[in-house]
Amino acid sequence: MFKALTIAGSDTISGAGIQADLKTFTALGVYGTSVVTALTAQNTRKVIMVEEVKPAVVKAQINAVLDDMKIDAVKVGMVYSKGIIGAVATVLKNVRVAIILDPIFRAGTGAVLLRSDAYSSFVKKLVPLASVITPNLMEAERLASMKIDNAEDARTAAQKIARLGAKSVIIKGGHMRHEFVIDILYHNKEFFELKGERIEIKGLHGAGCMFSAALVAEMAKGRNIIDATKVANDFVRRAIMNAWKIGKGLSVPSIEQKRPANALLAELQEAVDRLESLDGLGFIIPESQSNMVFANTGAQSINDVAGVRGRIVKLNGTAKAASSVAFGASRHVASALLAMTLHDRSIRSAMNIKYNEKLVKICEELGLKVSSYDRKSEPQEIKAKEGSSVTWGIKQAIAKINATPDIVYHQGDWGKEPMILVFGKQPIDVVRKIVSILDKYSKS
Ligand code: PXL
Repeated sequence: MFKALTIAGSDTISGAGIQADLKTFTALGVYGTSVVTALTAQNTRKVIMVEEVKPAVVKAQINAVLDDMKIDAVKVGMVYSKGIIGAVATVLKNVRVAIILDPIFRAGTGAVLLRSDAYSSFVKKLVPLASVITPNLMEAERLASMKIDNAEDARTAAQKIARLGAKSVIIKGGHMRHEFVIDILYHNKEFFELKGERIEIKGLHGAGCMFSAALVAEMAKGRNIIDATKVANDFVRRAIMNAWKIGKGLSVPSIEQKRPANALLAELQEAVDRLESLDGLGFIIPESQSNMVFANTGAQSINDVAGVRGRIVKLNGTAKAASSVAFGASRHVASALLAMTLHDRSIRSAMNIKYNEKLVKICEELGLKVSSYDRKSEPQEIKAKEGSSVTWGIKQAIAKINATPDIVYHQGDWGKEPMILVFGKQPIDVVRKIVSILDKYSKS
């Protein structure tokens, strides 16, 4: 596994700094080590306090990592003071891997993250060590001592910054007033332009850190700077599209892209746990057993629907999940749900229980919207197609009442067990319906 090191400040809300870097490394499959240069107390609205770490402690942290393992690329973010810059430069002078320097001068909320008396040290000692420096527009203006109004200016600025000693320069165009975001890469005396569609998100905190961290991760893997820049750009674009307003102020780019699937499984598991605790549930589990399913947003196939592996089985009066929850674990109930979801996108969970007249009557008495279909009237060509019966049936049941039903039942056919399907928006919504049905059933 490739390893990266970030030398940066801690951000309490984890949108930027050390925390964003580590998340980015992990998301891109690189092991992240970290050296803290400063502690910030901040939230999405303001930086409340900054406390620098003693330069000797910064140095000891870097050496602790480098003495022990081979690091494939290094990022330097917030360095804050002259003392810290000196400590970082002393150690990194002898490091032979790519060093990505992300100049951090001010927070998005305006707070100073590089003391003004440290600026000249930053330029003299750190910029010449950089394989790549990644300023945004304002940082580039300060480093190049010029105003940047267009791509042409950015090119001139990149050359000026390269003259300060950085090997390659990437000026991020996110703050330029264009329909397109143009990042300028100056490398080996050549210019490369990366054009991306602008995503309008006002007030973002941490996108710059994430970009440089992604660049470090990709360069740690051995990608050249041009390819690494493209990957890093794509990565941050997606994170910006998923930006999250986690607090009252700025939003943070979100790389928790797997969260929905994981959260969905956790939510389903919680509902299944509730089912297992229900006395008497075993009495309404059909012979062919039950399943509870949960469809991901925009589900297209049964692989986008999570269910219980091995189904939910009868165990005396109760019901037990045979195994854990997973995507693609159900066919029949998942197909029924897909048909319903395609009709009404808000319906994303379902469970089947056994059929009898009493149960149907209870559903009606509870005020649930009940519909049904007749498997005996299923057209021959649908019967012949494996797995299409239930899809056909759900469509029939919806058409019959011209609405989204809570309950759909059928009374079986030769060799086919009759069944009741309970639908809901979320697994817990289905559980609630099952609980009311069971409650009435056990009293009857
Ligand atoms: O986004 C720049 C940045 C970097 N590092 C730390 C920060 C910030 C912005 O607030 O707090 C620690």
